[in-house]
Amino acid sequence: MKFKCFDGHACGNPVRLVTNNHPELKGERMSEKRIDFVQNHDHIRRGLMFEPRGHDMMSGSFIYPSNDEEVDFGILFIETSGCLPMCGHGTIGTVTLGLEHGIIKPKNEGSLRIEVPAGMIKVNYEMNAGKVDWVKIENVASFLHSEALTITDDYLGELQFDVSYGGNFYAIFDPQPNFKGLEHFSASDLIMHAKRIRAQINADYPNRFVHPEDASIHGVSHVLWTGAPSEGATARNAVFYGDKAIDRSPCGTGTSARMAQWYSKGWLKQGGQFIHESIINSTFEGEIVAETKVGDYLAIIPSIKGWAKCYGENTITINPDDDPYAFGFQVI
Ligand code: PYC
Repeated sequence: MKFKCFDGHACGNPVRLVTNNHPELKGERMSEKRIDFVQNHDHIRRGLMFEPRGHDMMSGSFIYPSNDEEVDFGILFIETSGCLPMCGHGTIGTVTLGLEHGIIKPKNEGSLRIEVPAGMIKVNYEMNAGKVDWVKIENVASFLHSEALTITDDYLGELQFDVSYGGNFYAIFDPQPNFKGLEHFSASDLIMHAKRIRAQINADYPNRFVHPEDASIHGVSHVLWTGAPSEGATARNAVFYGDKAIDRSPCGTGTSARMAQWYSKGWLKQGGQFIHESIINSTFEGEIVAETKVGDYLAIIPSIKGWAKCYGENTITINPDDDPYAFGFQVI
């Protein structure tokens, strides 16, 4: 099979928009299509995301038509870590690459309604001379799930963390005696600690982190390390996901989860600006658009604004008859 892709990045993190060979997926909703893809077509994700055609951070998407008149299209996210319910940098990248190459034809210029597996999102964008300058997402409802949980890690010792949802469940580690802030660690140390700690959180708190309206979204998948921001930013973070990845962008769903955490603690108000800085110092502009509820949880509708660049067109061949590594591998 030959996959025609546009390759780019959103504030530093890769995005590969795949424009053909979409597998036909069962289900009406993107949440059902995601489950069918994971169960029956996951080799396509592995081939396009893993080495040698991808790498540890690779992240991509397929666009699916929607049956809903009000909705422009659906996105299926494919990543090294699986198929995320929602991906902020992936949405900014998909919208930018799709609009610039005529793959996305908006019903209303300047705005889009998109279905993602985690729910419905609204997008606004500005386009000049064929280039998208920025994309702003009104994300799915985000909420602080659990506060001041603890684990005892063999290496770092006792650690306190909150768990917050922004389209994925995040364990958020703020500076504390046994974690002084992300700037005191190398990226490879953050990866090594996060991988061990995420496994321990999910073992110590089994079945605790479940979305009240969609039980297919469960478990801590991402670890959000925080640290001192540079001048002009409200906060800084480094998000660990998959097996070896640190998000190079400020992470859209992580920013949403962190804004929900701050709102719940009274540190950020509705309408308040939240400039979130990444490990490479790129930023997303966040804002709390509205207050809402998810089950019994106080929740917010966050917005995240960022930009993406397309750097290439790529035709990727996956032929298992010719290449023993057609469906990829990981070196962990
Ligand atoms: O931007 O939401 C995001 C994201 C999740 C994992 C990597 N990026």
